[in-house]
Amino acid sequence: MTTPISERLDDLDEARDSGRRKMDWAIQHMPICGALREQFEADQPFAGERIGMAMHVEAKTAVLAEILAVGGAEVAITGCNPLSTHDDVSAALDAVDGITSYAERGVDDEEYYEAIEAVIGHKPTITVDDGMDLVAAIHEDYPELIDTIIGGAEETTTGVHRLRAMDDDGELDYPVFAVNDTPMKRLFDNVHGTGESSLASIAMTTNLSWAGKTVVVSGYGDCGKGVAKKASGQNADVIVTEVEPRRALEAHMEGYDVKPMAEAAAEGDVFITTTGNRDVIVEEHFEAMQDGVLLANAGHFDVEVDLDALSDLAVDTYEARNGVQTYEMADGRRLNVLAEGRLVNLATPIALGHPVEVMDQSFGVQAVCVRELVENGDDYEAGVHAVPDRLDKEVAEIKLDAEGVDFDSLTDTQAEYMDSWQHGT
Ligand code: RBV
Repeated sequence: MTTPISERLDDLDEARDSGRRKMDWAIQHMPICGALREQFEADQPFAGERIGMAMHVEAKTAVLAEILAVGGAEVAITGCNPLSTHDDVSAALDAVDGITSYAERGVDDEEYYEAIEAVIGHKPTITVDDGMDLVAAIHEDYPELIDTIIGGAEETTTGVHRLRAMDDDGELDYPVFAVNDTPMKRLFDNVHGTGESSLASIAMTTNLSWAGKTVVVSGYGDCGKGVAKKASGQNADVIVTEVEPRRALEAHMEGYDVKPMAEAAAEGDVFITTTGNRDVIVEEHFEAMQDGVLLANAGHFDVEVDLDALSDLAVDTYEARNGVQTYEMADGRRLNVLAEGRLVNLATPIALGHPVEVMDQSFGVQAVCVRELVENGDDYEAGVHAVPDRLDKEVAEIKLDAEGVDFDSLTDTQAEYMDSWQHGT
């Protein structure tokens, strides 16, 4: 049975201080969450609610959990990846009134799911997921809770994809907001957040340069676009691999080299997968790779690089650096895997996740979605729901206001013009 993190750490006071300092730093750069915190503190919208969260437990996520608790909720939280938790932040969160944190870095599969169950043990009325693990566990093992669940919110592309598959099968029994898909999340977090944090984590973990490297980016969705753009901005040559013809064409028109992985494998120095699919880099590709390549995954799950096949091919494996596992091939080539093939921007030992400013936007959307569930949950049937535009705009306006950016509004004549179909030449 999993216990809260506070019962498992030795230097608890020191951990709490360190975690709190990280949270204090984050909130200084999170004007949206800061403004919502004031609103929630005054209005207590979540009084009486129990919010279950499974997310990357680090400083920005902690800020989100805290503003929900300050707004009256009882919050129970755990990680959504075995390697992304910052134990000091988890301890600081667990010390907050109304919050219990079960998250700990480096747990095995069994402990990971025990912590998910511990969160569910609080009988959440609202779930906040990054990857859909809470929704899945509740539907599979605790369906009796569904009657009292108002709804949920999902942070990431893979989670929304899984939810849609579940919804299509008629198996999703409460409403969930697709936070990932809304502009204030997707156009910033997925593009800039993934691009910046993945490259930063790879560079810091390896101490290697991007300039002059050939970087193979698999998948040209929002995350792949960000990774390709930032790698190119660091003077790397970028090759994109894709399976979707329009995305392949987009990448081509952006000036990237587009080719199948079977060809790219022999040319890349660094490989970054962002597809959300499995088996993107497999045995035939490992066999073609150059000595010294870096293999990193920026997709939610650790299935994009076939590590079982790589292990089978290797005659030796060893930790080359903290966060880098080298697989040595029979012919002497060394292939280097970062963060065990898990989310490279969050799971290397030095990883910090996305930059604070983008998570402020994503978590601002999460917070207003939770508020919407409490205020208008009855309006939403079971299934996946787009974040209402008015909420997405509310978050954008708070941010623009904080940045001191003023912008225009439509005149009545313009609004009428935009709504009419009669006006032609
Ligand atoms: N992500 N969270 C962080 N808390 O530092 N960084 C990235 C953080 C989220 C991001 O929104 C993405 O959709 C998800 O992690 C993938 O698991």
